[in-house]
Amino acid sequence: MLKMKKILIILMGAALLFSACDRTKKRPKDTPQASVTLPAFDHDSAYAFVKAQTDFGPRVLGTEAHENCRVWLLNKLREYCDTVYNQSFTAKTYDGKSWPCANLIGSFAPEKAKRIVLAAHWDARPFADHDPNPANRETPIDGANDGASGVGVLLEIARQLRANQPNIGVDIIFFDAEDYGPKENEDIQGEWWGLGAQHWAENPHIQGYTANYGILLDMVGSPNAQFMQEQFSLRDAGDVVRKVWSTAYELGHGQYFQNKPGGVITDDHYYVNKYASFKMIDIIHYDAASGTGFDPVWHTVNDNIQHIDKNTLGVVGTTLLQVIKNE
Ligand code: AHN
Ligand code: ZN
Repeated sequence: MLKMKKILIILMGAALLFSACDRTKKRPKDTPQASVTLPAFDHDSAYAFVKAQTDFGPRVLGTEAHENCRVWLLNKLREYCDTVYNQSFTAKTYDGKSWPCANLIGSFAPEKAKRIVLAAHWDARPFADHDPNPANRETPIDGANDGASGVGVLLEIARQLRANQPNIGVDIIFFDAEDYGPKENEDIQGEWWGLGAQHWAENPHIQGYTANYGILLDMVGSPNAQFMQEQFSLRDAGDVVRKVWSTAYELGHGQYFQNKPGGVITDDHYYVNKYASFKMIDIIHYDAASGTGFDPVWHTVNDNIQHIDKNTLGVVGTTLLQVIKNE
């Protein structure tokens, strides 16, 4: 009887080993099978949230589109989150002008000590200074990818978290006034990008606010986007970069989240890392071959809804939901 049991155990072990080997063999290098249950992320819903923002027109500081979109975003956050903040401030831009601005914050489980920040910028660039056609270079852009894509993904995450409360606290922050930096042909020194993030990092919405870490999304909607590992992110929060990239890999998204260093990008996360009490990484499309380092439509009038791919929004959203679930 004992012998039989032993043989059975050995046989079962061999079978397990065989099936394990088999699975490893069949798996192509960059596209492993999803071994975890996928949390829901509806890329059609995320896409609709991107489109709703671009439908306001360019959300440029001082415009009606900017103000209308602020109200809409605030109401969406109120619909999904436990607590919502509108942090008003005045942005002084490099051209000597001042603008009424607002960082928008939606919190889940504000009482929890363990928490993460998910962020994106909601303003749009006032001029298409990288447009190939000189006649377009003073035209405001829709910023479907540059701004609205990250916000759209985060609104869909908020909608999902409302239905399925996370174990940790989550603060969603929509930074204003990221994209009013000097034009390409202007040689102007100073910290003129990420004005909303600079304001928030130096004056968080709650005194003494902290988080375990943060994740910024910027330009997460291009077809076949490539997210290389941005270098300030690697320097300041390499462990978070590895956690997010390995989660994406496990979900089969290794073609998007490439295990390679990318650019050195002064985005909103740079100011959070400089002034706040926790570190943030940037998930940002990087294209070394494009000349600018970004997508070919970056800061052109073609950064519009036609250029947004639902699949990319889905890859990023699904990965973020899994990161939250794993905490
Ligand atoms: C520059 O590197 C000039 N800007 C990166 C931040 C940015 C602009 N993200 C979107 N637009
Ligand atoms: Zn931009």
